[in-house]
Amino acid sequence: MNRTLLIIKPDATERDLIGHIISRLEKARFKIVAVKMLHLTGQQARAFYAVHEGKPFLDALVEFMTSGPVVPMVLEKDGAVAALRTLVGATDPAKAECGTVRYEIGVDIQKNSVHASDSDENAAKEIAFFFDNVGV
Ligand code: FUP
Repeated sequence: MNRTLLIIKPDATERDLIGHIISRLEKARFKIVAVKMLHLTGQQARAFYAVHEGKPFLDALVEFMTSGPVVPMVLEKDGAVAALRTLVGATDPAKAECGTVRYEIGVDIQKNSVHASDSDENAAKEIAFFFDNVGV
């Protein structure tokens, strides 16, 4: 079993899509290991997206990620990172495959409803960012 991190982003919490997303995850046989809801500060959002420091979209992304509550969760499944990236779809909902979460509910490349870790290494870092005592 492997673990990964998913975040339900503010555009989805705002539209009351938390239950819908969790239902899709459970139907895809992910086990929810930990979950919580919080409102990120600007400093936290910037730290989370530190790899994008210097990119033109970072300020707007931080503003969006702090605009409402987010729901980070740790998910478990064989090959969790790749399986979740497949279920979530491409970053830009307009380019996401039919049937993926972002195709279904994403608004645009920024308001794309969910974040999913892109490697086992980043999953470990991102899980530790939100949760104490929950390993990969
Ligand atoms: P992903 O791994 O699919 O979340 O995508 P990236 O790591 O490439 O991007 C991280 C976040 O930056 C995306 F979720 C949305 C945001 N982003 C923008 O807002 N504008 C862009 O042009 C590209 C990414």
